[in-house]
Amino acid sequence: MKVIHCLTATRESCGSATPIVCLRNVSGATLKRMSVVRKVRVTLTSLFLVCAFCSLSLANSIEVVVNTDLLPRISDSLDTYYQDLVAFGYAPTVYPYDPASGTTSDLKGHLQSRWASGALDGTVFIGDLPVATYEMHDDFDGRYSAFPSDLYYMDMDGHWADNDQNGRYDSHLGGTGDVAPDIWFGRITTSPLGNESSLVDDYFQKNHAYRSGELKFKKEALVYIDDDWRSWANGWDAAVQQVYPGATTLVDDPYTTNADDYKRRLAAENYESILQTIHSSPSLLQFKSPDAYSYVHSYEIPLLNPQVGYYNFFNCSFANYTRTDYMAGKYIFETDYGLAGVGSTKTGSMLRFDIFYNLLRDMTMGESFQEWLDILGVDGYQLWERQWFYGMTLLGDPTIGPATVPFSTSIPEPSTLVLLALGWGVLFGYVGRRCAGSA
Ligand SMILES: [Ca+2]
Ligand SMILES: [Ca+2]
Ligand SMILES: [Ca+2]
Repeated sequence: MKVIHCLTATRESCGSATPIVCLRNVSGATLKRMSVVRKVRVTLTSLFLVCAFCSLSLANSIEVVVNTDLLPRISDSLDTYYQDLVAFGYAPTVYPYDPASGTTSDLKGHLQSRWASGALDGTVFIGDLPVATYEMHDDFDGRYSAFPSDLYYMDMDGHWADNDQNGRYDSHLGGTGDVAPDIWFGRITTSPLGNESSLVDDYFQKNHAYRSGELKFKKEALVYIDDDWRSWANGWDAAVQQVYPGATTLVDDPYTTNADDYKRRLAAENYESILQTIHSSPSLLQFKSPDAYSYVHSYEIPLLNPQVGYYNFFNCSFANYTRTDYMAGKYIFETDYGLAGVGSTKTGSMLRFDIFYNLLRDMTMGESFQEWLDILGVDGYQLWERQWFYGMTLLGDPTIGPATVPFSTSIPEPSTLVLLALGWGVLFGYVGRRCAGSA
């Protein structure tokens, strides 16, 4: 098979030995658009360094949708998050929502009205909110599947329909716009993990510690590739190196990649990011070796407490937040370090890591995930793209990322930070006012 300008992957990961998909090229127009977007984002990122201390808004509007029952139990930590967002240049609006009183289309209708008026760039869902289920009769190997699809809440102008009226969307067309996402999205869903409100409180506490420079990571990444994807290990490592040049640890030896080695690294090492490609179910990792299988269970992750902030879970069904003890949630919400991760609620995962990590050099996790999905959907989503990507979502806060939180690495010393903060408060007051004026 020709692989020029393409990445390939097998579906062996997800129970089928049928190979191969070939992803189309990114068009010149799209690359040009990416370049323009990046220039804007780089400018904004630089301004954050100033405006974070000026408490000024860059009018990056975010709708914080919160379950009404949960809201009073997390009010203090939600206030901290709100203030963090403002300090980082966002214009947040908290929108309490009672899932018993509305449907997916009701909630989406609210987001659409905000988006249509130009007052919405992204959203974060906190607590249990209506789940948009999408069903396919032509999933991998012609099988039927039904799964949560957060693309529903990211696509503001496409047309979603439930033609057989069984409560599951089965049609997604361009509508008045296109099928691609129009806003970024993240979810903080902890009820399937237990202790819902305390996990949300803990999450915003470490989020604040990260934003304020108290929680730091080595500017390094682990790329952990189990047996079935070894052929692509070097290419995927190169993709991650766009964010961590010369600072990735690639582990792809079939005998080395096993449960014991993985757990040892998670318990003892420190990385800002991990890309892991391993067989899985919603609550289990299955490592392959030439002569054996080995496993890591969902309950082991909080015990390991990996010192990792950002995750790319190439693990089927790992992010299915409707399942009890869903494993991706354990990494993000039940450790002292997890901040955000992309993964899938169904069989499938991310592909074209080169695009995603290129975006992540300058953008937040939420922006990078949206742009990646937007680029792949520029001419609609083919069947194989729906099979692979329609379950993709982002767990955690979408407004942070390796490149967008100043002082997130261990390089600047605290004393330096204090001096810089004091200096900027005086020296850049004028620049800050210009930020506000141009917002
Ligand atoms: Ca249906
Ligand atoms: Ca759209
Ligand atoms: Ca292995």
